[in-house]
Amino acid sequence: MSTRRLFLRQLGTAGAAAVVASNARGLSAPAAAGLAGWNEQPIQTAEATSEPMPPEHPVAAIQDTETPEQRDARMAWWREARFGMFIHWGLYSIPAGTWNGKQIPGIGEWIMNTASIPVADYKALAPKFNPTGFNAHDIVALAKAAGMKYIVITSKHHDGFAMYDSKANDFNIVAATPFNRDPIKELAEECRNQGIKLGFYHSQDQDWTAPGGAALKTGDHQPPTYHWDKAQDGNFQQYLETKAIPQLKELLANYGDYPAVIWFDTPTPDMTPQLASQIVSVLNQYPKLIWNNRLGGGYKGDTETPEQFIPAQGYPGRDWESCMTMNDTWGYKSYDKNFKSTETLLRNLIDIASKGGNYLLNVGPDSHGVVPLEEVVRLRQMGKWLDVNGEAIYGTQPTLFGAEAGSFSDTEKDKDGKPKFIPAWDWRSTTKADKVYIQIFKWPASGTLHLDKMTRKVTGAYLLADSARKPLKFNQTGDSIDVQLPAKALDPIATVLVLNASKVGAIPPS
Ligand code: FHN
Repeated sequence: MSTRRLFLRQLGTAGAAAVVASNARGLSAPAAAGLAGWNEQPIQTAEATSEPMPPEHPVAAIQDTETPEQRDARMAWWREARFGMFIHWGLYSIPAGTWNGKQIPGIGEWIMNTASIPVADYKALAPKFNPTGFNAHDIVALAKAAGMKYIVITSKHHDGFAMYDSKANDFNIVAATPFNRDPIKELAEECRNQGIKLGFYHSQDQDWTAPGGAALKTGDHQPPTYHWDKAQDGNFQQYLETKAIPQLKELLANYGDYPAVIWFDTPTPDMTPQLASQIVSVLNQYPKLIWNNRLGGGYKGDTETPEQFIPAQGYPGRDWESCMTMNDTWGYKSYDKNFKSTETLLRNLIDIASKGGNYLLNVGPDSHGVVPLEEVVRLRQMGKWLDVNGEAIYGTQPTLFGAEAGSFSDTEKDKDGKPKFIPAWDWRSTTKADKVYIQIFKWPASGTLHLDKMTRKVTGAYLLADSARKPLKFNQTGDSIDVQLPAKALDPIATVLVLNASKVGAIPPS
């Protein structure tokens, strides 16, 4: 199989569609995707799962060798979690979207590439990086207050700057800045103290400051390397063996029981199955580790990673995690104030949970290490809702229904010419063995919630936000049920109706 085909397979249907579409238009993948690149295109089709992966890997990955029971045990905490914090933080928070007085379009952490900043000029940011406002305790406490169960932080993004004490390469926060602290170590300690999992995002493939590191095609950068500075030229395998892999080993070895997750990104055709297998050999030494589908070389990893979109019907049979920004950038941009409302963020979380996925929601600390206030406010508001309603999110299974999420249009097409998915926002549903939860966005004017295809026998109903748990009247006939609700919603964003309904009492569909 050609490297390119393997690359497209690695991306899965979503990423491959983005790459194919962008190449067809002569655009780079990140440019075509607007904000964040090759995996960002909404794939609102019925069959948005990955293709089967090639059977023969040079080194078998854990996903190829474990039993289904072992896999369930390995993924258990992650499936229970449903909500995590992504942190994009690095040197790019200093320019914060502006270079030489000009506002640079696109996502903040791509500024070096988008503005074609020479390696030496970019590296000169390091001595100016002194984020004394960084407080690991406060960030972990914020994630917890938001109801998040894990954090994934950029240990090294595409700019090649390591945000931890790396002996393998001295372009890092301890060796190259006056800050002289290891934020990853501090976060690991705090995550341990506060009982939350920690994962590391590691840009294994793109590295714009290490000779031989890859660069995705952007702007007028020229093939075959798409580099914009001679200092970037070199040998990819050598880069991998002298920087990316040694750093991965450090990250896996130096932080105790963390990382719980390694989050790879933007595989390029440079990452052949052979080279990727060198990384897999390292990963295989950590049998509890979870890693995503962006390693490259045809490895499917543990999780699908839709970016900036929620798949219409999830990825049945695959674990998945939608990663999203709160505004329009991952890395801090001082002037990006296009923040989503708390309502949108909560609806996203609920929508994702109802389809069996996780929500990895990003924050972008500034150059002082401080999370922007707009993000803090929204996270705290989400946490307040989860304090009351978390039972309907954590550890839940997907909806029994399905049609409530929306439908494929008979007339409208998406950009790939496929029927467009039109989401509906009346309600969503999640389930547990003995409960069905209905998260109601649009309170029924009639005061009655009607559900069809309720395939479990309901024995009681109440609202999660009602501390008295006052029983609600309902009438179930066959698989249809009407529940009498109070006149007004108890929560302006989503009021959760609980139906006591055991899996065991399933009613055959009429
Ligand atoms: O290029 C990166 C981008 O900067 C960001 O890290 C996102 C997060 O998923 N991933 C890549 C684009 O897909």
